[in-house]
Amino acid sequence: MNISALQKERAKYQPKVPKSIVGSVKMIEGENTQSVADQDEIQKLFPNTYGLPLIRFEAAEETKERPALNVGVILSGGQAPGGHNVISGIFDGIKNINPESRLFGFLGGPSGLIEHKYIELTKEIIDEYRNTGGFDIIGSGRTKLEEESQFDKGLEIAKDLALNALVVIGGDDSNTNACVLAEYYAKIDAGVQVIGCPKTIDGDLKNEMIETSFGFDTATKVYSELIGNIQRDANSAKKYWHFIKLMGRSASHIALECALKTQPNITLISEEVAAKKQTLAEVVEYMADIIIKRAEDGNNFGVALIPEGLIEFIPEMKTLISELNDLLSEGSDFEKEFKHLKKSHRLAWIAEHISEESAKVFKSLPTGIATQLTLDRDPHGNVQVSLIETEKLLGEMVKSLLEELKDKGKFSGKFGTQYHFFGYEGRCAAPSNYDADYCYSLGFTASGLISEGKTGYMSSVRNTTAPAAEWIAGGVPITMMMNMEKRHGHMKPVIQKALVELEGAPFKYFASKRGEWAFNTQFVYPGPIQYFGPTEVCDPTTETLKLEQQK
Ligand code: FBP
Repeated sequence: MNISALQKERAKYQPKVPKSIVGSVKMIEGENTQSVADQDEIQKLFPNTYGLPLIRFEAAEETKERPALNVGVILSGGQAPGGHNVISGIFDGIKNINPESRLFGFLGGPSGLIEHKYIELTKEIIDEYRNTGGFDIIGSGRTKLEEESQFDKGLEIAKDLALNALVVIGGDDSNTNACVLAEYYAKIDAGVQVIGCPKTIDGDLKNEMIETSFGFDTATKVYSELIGNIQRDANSAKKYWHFIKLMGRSASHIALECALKTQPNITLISEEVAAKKQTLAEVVEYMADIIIKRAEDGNNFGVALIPEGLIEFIPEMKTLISELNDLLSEGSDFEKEFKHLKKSHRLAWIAEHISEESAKVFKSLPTGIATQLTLDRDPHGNVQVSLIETEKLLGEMVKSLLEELKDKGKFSGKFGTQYHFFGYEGRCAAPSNYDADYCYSLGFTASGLISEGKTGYMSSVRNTTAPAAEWIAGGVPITMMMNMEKRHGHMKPVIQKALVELEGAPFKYFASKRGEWAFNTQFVYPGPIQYFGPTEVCDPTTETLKLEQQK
């Protein structure tokens, strides 16, 4: 394989890990846990995996002999920097437990388990992927693991390979399904444990025990580098407003983190828009107001960050999308009818099959955006927000408003736009030191949970704003993170998504500064991720985590 000089050097990087998981380790069980909400329902649905204690690993004096482990690993959902390091952490962890241990990777995501497609991950393969971005070592996919027939198919291969455990590396939906799988295997006494690892660049799989999902650090560093470069361009040419949509299907953590790093003129935070019940028109007015005031100072340029999920947080759009999700839910009669219609008749048909209010909103949207809203849902039933060009929708609406105001003599500036969408650019970047260390530690910790016979747990590594040696490694019962939510028109147990908290330190800090950033150009240019150099340049994690940990 041809690799760059940087890749060659980076391959030698030895991730830093908590000192509690190096060498001999003992497990400390804490208090029994409860789900975050809907305790009775969750307990009924997960009788075998509910209420388990929290787990923490500590350095032990004695070394005990531990049997070899056979482990299967699955990458699920969107790519996130550091996935390869989770896998190398599991590999090194199980070999450390017993050199006879073996690791198998299921190919192409959860479907690999059902279709029995796998490879054995040997030292040669693992060494090639250490500290690299991407999920290409075994591939990923979005197949949902949720039917008992799929679990039974998976068990066939697990038995053939004599697997002790499966590790599912995924976001909130995939870890929810991992927990359902753990419960099922526990119920039928299958002898296969299931452990989850928190992955998603979106940063919305986090709670008291899971500080952050991996990939968020690297992805936001990549986007912030690009935003910084665009800010320099904007400030040099002084002729464009750059509308930048940033990934993050639901939560605005990515937009907020990038704003904290780069100080752009406008950043929309979906959760705030929802809390203030702002309409699309009000969001547009808010943006136009800043653009007008900057123009009055002679600044006909700027940068606006727009979270990908925004559209679903604008109350009238949220109702519309939820009606569309129900109407077009996969396999429904309506969906079949819709798919048989001529493309030119589809939008009118939709307007007839939703509430009057939503039909009004739907009809007011530009055709392109309305069509994007009707495209196929992802396998979890969610509208694919990455396909909706919110940045263009807002840009066009701001332009119309400014033209109206110009006619009334209330705006005399210029408004030229450039549109960008940053998402895929950051999902497979080579992991930052933080993600390389965090991911490797998550994988290594998962192997400890497996060795202790645990199932239905997520690998947890905390205290990560401290030096890695002081990080706290352990496990959290997945049921602890669950509540009941409506999915596909039915109430389901799911891991509670962590949205941006408007009372949280990161948002409050941003809110206290955004006024200055809007009008006095105070751009910050973070530059590229540094892999070699002083700790204070290479190791720090996100502003979000730093502000959260200060509380
Ligand atoms: P996960 O939640 O699976 O980690 O994926 C996150 C994400 O990158 C979102 O930010 C984005 O909306 C979505 O994946 C895009 O999905 P796809 O890769 O299927 O286009």
